Formats: sequence, C-alpha cells, structure tokens
Amino acid sequence: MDPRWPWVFLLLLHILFGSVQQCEIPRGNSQAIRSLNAELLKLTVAETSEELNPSIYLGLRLSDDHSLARESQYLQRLHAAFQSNASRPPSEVHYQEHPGTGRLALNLLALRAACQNMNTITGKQLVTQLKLHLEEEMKQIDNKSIAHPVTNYYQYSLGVLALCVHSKKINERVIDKLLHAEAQSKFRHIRGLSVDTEAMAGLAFACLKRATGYTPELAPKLDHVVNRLKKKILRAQTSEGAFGNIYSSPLAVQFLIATRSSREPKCANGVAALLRSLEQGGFKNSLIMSQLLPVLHGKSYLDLAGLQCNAGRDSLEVGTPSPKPRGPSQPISVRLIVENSTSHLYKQLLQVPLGASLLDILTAARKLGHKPLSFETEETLSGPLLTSMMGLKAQKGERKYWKILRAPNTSLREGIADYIPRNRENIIFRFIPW
Ligand code: B12
Ligand SMILES: *[C@@H]1O[C@H](CO)[C@@H](O)[C@H](O)[C@H]1NC(C)=O
Ligand SMILES: *[C@@H]1O[C@H](CO)[C@@H](O)[C@H](O)[C@H]1NC(C)=O
Ligand SMILES: *[C@@H]1O[C@H](CO)[C@@H](O)[C@H](O)[C@H]1NC(C)=O
Ligand SMILES: *[C@@H]1O[C@H](CO)[C@@H](O)[C@H](O)[C@H]1NC(C)=O
Repeated sequence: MDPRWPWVFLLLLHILFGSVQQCEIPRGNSQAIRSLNAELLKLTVAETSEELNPSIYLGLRLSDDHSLARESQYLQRLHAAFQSNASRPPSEVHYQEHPGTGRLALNLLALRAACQNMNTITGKQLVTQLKLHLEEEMKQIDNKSIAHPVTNYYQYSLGVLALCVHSKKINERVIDKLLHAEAQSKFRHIRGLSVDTEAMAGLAFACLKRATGYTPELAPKLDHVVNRLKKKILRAQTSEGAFGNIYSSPLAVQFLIATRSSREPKCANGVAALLRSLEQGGFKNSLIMSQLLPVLHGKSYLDLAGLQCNAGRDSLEVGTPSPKPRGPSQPISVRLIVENSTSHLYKQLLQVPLGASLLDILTAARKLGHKPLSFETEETLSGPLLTSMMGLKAQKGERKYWKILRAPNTSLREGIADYIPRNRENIIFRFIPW
C-alpha cells in the first residue's frame, strides 16, 4: 500500500470538513503574531517613554514565545512601582484611593502571571487593598444619591477577576452587585453598550463558575449570566466580524475562548477580523495590543490561574525601539471645534502635515492662530486622555468628559495620540456627561 495514504486521507478530510469553522488561529499567521509580540516587548525597554503598564506584562506572559530576561526586568520595575505605595505592615492596611480598583487588580494579576508567592507582605496587602476597594465600589452603588461605582463596572469586573484567579474568596454581595448591574444593562460606554465591560464581567463570572466554596444558589445564576453575556456579545457582531468595535474584540474573543465557545462560527469570524486588522497595521494602541496577544495564542486571562512559569519558549530577541519614520509631507487642513453646551469656545482651521496625530495637531494649535488653544491630558494605560480644554475640565466627582467626534457626528474610536485626521476633517470636542 502507498505509505502516504493516511496523509491523502487526512487531506481529504481537511478539504471536506475544512469549512467547519472554528475559533482557531489559522496557520500562516505566526509571523504577524511574532511581530506583535516583539512590538509589545519593545515597549518594556526602560528607555521608551511608555508608562509602566501591567497589562503589557499580562499579554507577554500569556504568549507561547518569550524573552524571559526582558519580562523579569519589567516585572521588577512594575513591582518597585506598586510597592512604594504599599509599604505599611499588613495590619495597618486601610482604604486609600490610589491606585484605584483596576490598577490594583492588574497588579495582582501580574503577580499571578509571574507565579509569585502570594504569602508575602506585598501579596497580602494587595489582596486586602483590592477587597477594600470592592467594598467601597459597592457602597457607592448602594448609595441612592450616587448609585454607580467609584470607578466603573469594567474595573469592578477586573477586581473580581483578579481575586478569583488567585482563588481568593470574594464577598458574595460583591458578586451579586455585578450580577444585578448586568441584568439592568448598566455596562455602558459612550452611551452605547460596552462590549469591553461585558467581556471583562464575563471573564470574571466564568472564573467564578470554576471556583469552589460559594453558596449553591450562586452556581445557576453564574450559568445564566455567562450564557446571556455570550448571546449579547455574539449579537454585537458587526458585518466586518468585530464584536462591538475592533478594539473591544480582543477581550470579547478572550471571553469566548474562556467559555469554550470556539465552535461558534461567529467566533471564527471575529478572529478573522482581528487578523485582518493586524495585517493592515490597525493595532497601534499598546493596551489593545496587550489584550490581543493572548487571543492569538488561544488564551484568555483565565489561563493565568494555572499558568506554569517554566513552560514556553525563550525565543524572542528584543530590538531597540525604532523611531517613527516621518519624512517631509504635504500639508492638509483640519478644523478643530471646541464647544460647551451653548457656544464654541474655539474654532480654527489649521494647516498640518499629513500623518500628524490629533495630539500633534492640538499641540501645534497651542501656538497657532490669534486665539491659542489650551488643553491638558492625563496619562492612562490607554495613552493620553484629554481632560481639559480651554480651561474647562470635570471637577472631582463630576462625571463629565471631553468626547471627540468627527463631523457631523461620528464618535472617534481612537484617542488623541492614535487618531490621524484626514484632509478637510472637522474634529469636534464636546464636554458631556458619561
Ligand atoms: C470606562 C471607559 C471610558 C470612560 C472613562 C471614565 C471612567 N472613570 O470610567 C469614558 C466615558 C470617559 C471614556 C472616554 C473615552 N473612551 Co473609553 N473606555 C472605557 C473602558 C470601558 C474602561 C477603561 C478602564 O477603566 N480601564 C481600566 C483601568 C485600570 O485602566 P486606566 O488606564 O487607569 O483607565 C483609564 C483610561 O482607560 C481612561 N480612558 C477611558 N477611555 C479612554 C480612551 C482613550 C483613548 C484614552 C487615552 C484613555 C481612556 O479612563 C480610565 C479611567 O480613568 C475602556 C475599555 C478598555 N478595553 O480599556 C474604553 C476605551 C479605552 N475607550 C475608548 C475610547 C475610543 C474612548 C474615547 C476616545 C471616545 C470618544 N470618541 O470620545 C473617550 C476618550 C476621549 C478623551 N477625552 O480623550 C476605546 C479606546 C480604543 C483605542 N483605540 O485605544 C476603548 C478601548 C473602548 C472601545 N473598545 O472602543 N472611556
Ligand atoms: C502612588 O501614589 C501616588 C500618590 O498617592 C500616586 O501619584 C502614584 O500614581 C501612585 N503609584 C502607583 C503605581 O499607583
Ligand atoms: C451618599 O452619598 C452622599 C453624597 O456623596 C453622601 O453625602 C451621603 O453621606 C452618602 N450616604 C451614605 C448612606 O453613605
Ligand atoms: C459656554 O461658554 C461661554 C463662553 O465662554 C459662556 O459664556 C457660557 O456660560 C458657557 N456655557 C456653559 C453652559 O457653560
Ligand atoms: C448622525 O446624524 C444623522 C443625521 O442628523 C442621523 O441620521 C444619524 O443617526 C446620526 N448618527 C449618530 C451616530 O448619532
């Protein structure tokens, strides 16, 4: 018999059933995935202007390819940063506003990603601090005159997820609040549903489903909410295949991976959309890149729970950060309009080089025209957030923000550092409640 026949048979099977779609990464993408990995690794080099970002560390750890030396150096820097804020003996831990729920949760997840022993002072303090934060979030939700979390439900979910991944017991009232918020469709962003928040909450609930030590009434509630979130997320798929938008899709697919929905044809379409966008250079934001890398290795944040630190290939080289190529280019014109509810606080047509980011343009506008623009930003894990324009900013506790639109009324899907306006675009900045 022809010794090759099993291969022919397999090939036939592949042709016959190849159309059965699965949420797997089609072969032939490994080069694109490795470059994404290398790109993230570059951001950990101390000389970059990039802020320390525990999310980048999580992404790198959930890859199959590593630069172990580079990763452990980054962990040390992360460690030094959050230890300086938690240096009291554990008995004295009390609620302090900074760092907030989400950052604490990410730091805790980073410790798990590094397989660190949690029976240390820092480990225990972090857990206690995060629990205090979730209690505080809950108090504000319960307070009738406030009725929303201190931060938001995305960070609340991240907090639950982090404790769960560490097998720490969570107050069931904390879990119930999140269940309740989901049932009341409280997971919103920019006035629409927030797929990012649904996915993060979904990951937290999926983790709790595997946990032990909770009252028997919780299990059916968790089954129910996970199925509901799965339906909601699948329903949010666009004609291009993204869940919500392309930037919420990495977390959405993480959730689908974690709930073993990979036989869902819609999941395969989602992965295809992510790969397409990756090929086209659509992922420039390091936070989003860090949420995407695990997906391309078939993993989710739930895999942190059983992560083995001696596995994986130490196979990546780190290049040095390459400066963005920027040659001379023809000028384009972009109009900036800053408005409050009644009038225009600033309106100016500006000549700027093609390829300039919105941040570059705002910076240039500080010096151009007879009425200079004034603005302030705040560094976040997603990049610079625009917090103030023409002196107008949210007061402490006031839930307003500067929304950015492209005229007539398309909300931008990128922040000021990532968005590159095109010729003759009108960009509107509007101070509104969120
Ligand atoms: C909650 C939230 C908001 C809230 C934040 C206020 C609050 N305290 O809750 C509000 C409504 C203000 C907001 C605004 C915007 N957001 Co938003 N937001 C989120 C969300 C759901 C969670 C953020 C979070 O808490 N992270 C966890 C903590 C631990 O990290 P952090 O860095 O400390 O969090 C801060 C930043 O994320 C910052 N922030 C929130 N959104 C954005 C967007 C950008 C571009 C930047 C630089 C910062 C930033 O607010 C957080 C709280 O202070 C994320 C989803 C995600 N996947 O991250 C989207 C997300 C980050 N937002 C997004 C966008 C597009 C915006 C806007 C640009 C929309 C617009 N057209 O105006 C604006 C920002 C405009 C500006 N002034 O610069 C995108 C960014 C996509 C990308 N390409 O990077 C995301 C990923 C959602 C999505 N899938 O589309 N957002
Ligand atoms: C530590 O606390 C200071 C002030 O309270 C704050 O500015 C800083 O961002 C905190 N560091 C971290 C890593 O959260
Ligand atoms: C609820 O919030 C308001 C406004 O911040 C505060 O004055 C009040 O004391 C809070 N009520 C409770 C019960 O905590
Ligand atoms: C909007 O700005 C104008 C001009 O600065 C000011 O007169 C007006 O009071 C502002 N309106 C609101 C609602 O803040
Ligand atoms: C934008 O405005 C148009 C016309 O006024 C309207 O039909 C459309 O629904 C608006 N879109 C958004 C996203 O608000």
